[in-house]
This record gives sequence, structure tokens and C-alpha cells, in this order.
Amino acid sequence: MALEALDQPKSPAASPAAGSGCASGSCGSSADKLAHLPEHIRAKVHNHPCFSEEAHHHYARMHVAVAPACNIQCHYCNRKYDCSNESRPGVVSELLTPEQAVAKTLAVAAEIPQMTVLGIAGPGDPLANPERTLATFRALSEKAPDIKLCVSTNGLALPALVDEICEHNIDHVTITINCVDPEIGAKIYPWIFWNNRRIKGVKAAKILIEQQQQGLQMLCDRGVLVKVNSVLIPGVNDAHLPEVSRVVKAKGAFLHNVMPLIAEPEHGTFYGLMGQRGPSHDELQTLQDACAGDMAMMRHCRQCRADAVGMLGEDRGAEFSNEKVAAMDIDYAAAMARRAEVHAAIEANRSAQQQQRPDQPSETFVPITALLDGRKQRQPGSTTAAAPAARFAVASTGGGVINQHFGHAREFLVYEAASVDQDVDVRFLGTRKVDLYCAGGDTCGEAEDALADTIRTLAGVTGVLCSKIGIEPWDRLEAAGLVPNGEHAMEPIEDAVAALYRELLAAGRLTAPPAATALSA
Ligand code: CLF
Ligand code: SF4
Repeated sequence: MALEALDQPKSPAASPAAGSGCASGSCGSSADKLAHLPEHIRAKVHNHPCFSEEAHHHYARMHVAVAPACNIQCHYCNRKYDCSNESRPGVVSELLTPEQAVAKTLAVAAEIPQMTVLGIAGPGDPLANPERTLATFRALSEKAPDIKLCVSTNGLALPALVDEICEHNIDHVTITINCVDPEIGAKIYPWIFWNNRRIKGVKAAKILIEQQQQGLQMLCDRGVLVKVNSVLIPGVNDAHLPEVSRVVKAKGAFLHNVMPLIAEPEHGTFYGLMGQRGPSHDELQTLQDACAGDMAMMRHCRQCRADAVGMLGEDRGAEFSNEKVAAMDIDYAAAMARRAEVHAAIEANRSAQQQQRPDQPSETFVPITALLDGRKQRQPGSTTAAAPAARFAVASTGGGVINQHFGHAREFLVYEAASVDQDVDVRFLGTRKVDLYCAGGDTCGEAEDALADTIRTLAGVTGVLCSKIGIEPWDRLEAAGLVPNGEHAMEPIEDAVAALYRELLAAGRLTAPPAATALSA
């Protein structure tokens, strides 16, 4: 899993219009982006950075790597590294005991008060290590009741553990479901370990799928919010994933997260060694849109490490090694009070941002519960007017505002703007990772290759919004046909994207739709 530190934005929220600063997220404002959800669900997702796209601008999560073993083998995994269920492979985790995990969680909660969720996602399968996983959750539910608990699993052991999951107040569960067809499953999973036996092929996949579906149904019946992760493997399950979406939605899954396969020979995975490719940006987005139909899709996943700490997209794990945590003296009662203050300030910011846009009641993703009420998502590139859609890359460290220097960005958030019924509709599409262009000091601006790579990564994007940008990269972006913009610093992202879109439209610079091949997030 992955991360980032929250640089608290000095947003317009500090104004008296910031409202009551409802920390519970239940103020009932019609401008609240989650207002369409039932209250009990809104309370669960409001500050969960994975289950709410809007929340990921404001809140952080952390993982503790307490689960080394796994009960299945996936062709995209090498367990010397992190679990590819929810992790970017390639970096070995520091394995923790439950006691170390609890100490680390309390330390992070004190140091990063905007951390709201503790997840267990590896490096193996958390439910294949039930004692270690549940001991961690049990201790944390007692010592840190203000932290949400979250677990990610391949689902094989899930039905047997559903009752214990519910006992420990784990409100959010992710199941990685790559298929509902055993024939396809046999191409992804060479074996499972089941009832003390290793089982292979289609038979193994059939058992795994049955367990996943049963576990999903049991959790949904008990009111637990379930996100389904699927790894998009071109040529293996790409045509099949819309069916997966349909099936899991019918069972009551809250959100579907289609993630790209990461397969490189150096990872030592079967797919990596066999040359199985991952999807392009275009293929991923096309598949996400195909799965969306009337289903909620997660598009802001960072495929983070099993020991991730911080905001999505930033890694602060090194600050919380076992050695460093052992040297910390944490007063958790004081930390909880501080956390409550910080959360109230964040909610004041969010409330103010929403009040500035009372005509925008919905999240950029639309949860299933809302879609069942008849809400629809605009399809990418679609517009009811003659004006074309355009894509914008945004540099932000969090807070939902444009607050990052172009040269400091390690990733860009990609949004699409389109004219719809005389208004501008802004939609989040995904993220694109880049190498750091400016390392500060004398080296700033010398990273020619990094800038060239960034420009290539931003293919299909029309404008680049950041808080500041140097003359050199400005010229290079312009020469590449991009429109750099630093005029909307500290403004809410969607407002700034809409403003630049309008400006370019009025200037006649959006007369032709971008080429279809360029339209990828
Ligand atoms: Fe962790 Fe996963 Fe919980 Fe989030 S991550 S266990 S739901 S708290 Fe989030 Fe990371 Fe994507 Fe996972 S961005 S990989 S979806
Ligand atoms: Fe690896 Fe996770 Fe698959 Fe187990 S479930 S083999 S840890 S990717």
C-alpha cells in the first residue's frame, strides 16, 4: 500500500463561511458531497481515504505488515515482496509482531493526526494469519477507538472469519476478486492451500471463487462495507471484469477498484518472467468505464505497500521504523484530543469548499447505493454541448486544493472537464506517477530526462495546474502543446479545473477533441 504526508492547506475554509466544522460529517448540508448516502454509510466512508475519493484529499491511512503467510498463489505475486493485492511490489516490508504493530499505529496516530484508518493488507494474506491479524485489531479497537479498522484479503479464509471480523468492529473489508469463472481463475491462480492440501488448476480456482462470493455475501448481509479489488490482466481477465462487477454489485459490494497489473521481470513473478504485460492508461480507463455502467468505481487507488504510512501517494514509512517507534513516548489520550482538533479543522475546510459550490452535491465517484437511487455517471468524453472534453493534470499534496510546485510533484491527479448543459462538469479520472523534476537546491531544473518523461506521461492532457512552476519547465510544457498554469494556487481543484477549462474554451483553444488515443488517465 502507498502514502503521503498531509500538508494542511491554508484554504479559504479559514473564513467565517467555513461553517460549524462538523467533525462527524453528519451536518446534513445539502452541499455535502456525501449527502446522498444514508447516514450510517456516510459516517463510515466520510473520512476513509480509500472508500471516499473526496476524503483522500484530506485523510491518511496506514498499514501494519503483520501477516507474512498466504494460502494461495497468484501469478502476479512474489511473496519475497509485498502483497500485490494492494501493494506495489519491489520493496521488502519490515514484518511486525502485533505488539509492534500496535505501538507503531499509536505513534503514527499521534504524529499524523489526519490518519484515520489502520489497514492490514499483507505482506501475505491477513486472514491466512488470523491470530496475528485479529490480535492487532483487538488491541487497537481497545486502545485507539477513534481509528477505523480495515482489512484486505484474497477471500479464501473469509467465510470462516466473518463473525470475528464483525466482533472487532472492522467496518471496511476489501476482497480481491479477479474472476468469477474458474477457467479464467486457473490462469491466474496456480494453486490454493485448502483443508491442509494443495489444490491446483480449475478445481482450486472454483473453491477460491466460491469462498470469495460467500464471504462477500456474508459481510454485506451484516452491513460491513466491502470494496472489491480486481487486477486487470490484459488477455486474461480484461473481457471478463465487467461480469465480475455485475456479480459483486448484485451481492452488495460498495465499490469496485480495478487496478492495473504490475509485472516486471525483476519482480520475479510468473507473469513478470513470462512477459505478461500490464494495461496501458487507456486500457485501464476503458475497462473502469465499462465496469462502471451503473456501478461505483474507485479511481484514486495508489496500489500502496503493505507497510504504507500517510496520505495516498506519499510514503512516510521510514519515519516509523521499529527502532524509531520504540524510542517514542506516546501519550495517546493527549494525541486523541489533538486528533479531534485536527479532524474538526479538516471538516471546516471541507465544509467551506462545499459551500462555495452548492450546486455540486455529488462525489466524483458514485457509490452503488446512490446509483440504485437512479443517479448516473457521465461517461468520459461525453458532453451535451458542442465543446469538447479536456483533461487537466493537477499538482496537490492534499486538502483538495492546488498547493504543490510543479517540480515537487511525484504524481499528478488527472481530471476531465466538459461543458454540460451550460455548466462545466469536472470528473476525477485517476493518477499518473512521475519522477521528481526538482530535488531542490542547485540541482533544480537539471533533471532533463525526468521532465521529458513527465511530458510523455502527461500525454493527452491539455492543461497542467500547480501552485508554481519555473520558467524552464513552463517553456518545455508549452513547446509540448500543454498549457501550464500557476494562477489558481490554493483554490479548490475542481473549481480551478473548471476555470481553466472555461478560459481555454473562451479563447478558442479547445475547438477539437483530443485524439482518442491520447485520452487516458
Ligand atoms: Fe488499506 Fe486497502 Fe483499507 Fe485502504 S489501501 S486495506 S482499503 S486502508 Fe486504498 Fe492503497 Fe488502493 Fe488499497 S489506495 S491499495 S485501495
Ligand atoms: Fe501474493 Fe496476496 Fe496473491 Fe497471496 S493473495 S499470492 S500474498 S498477491
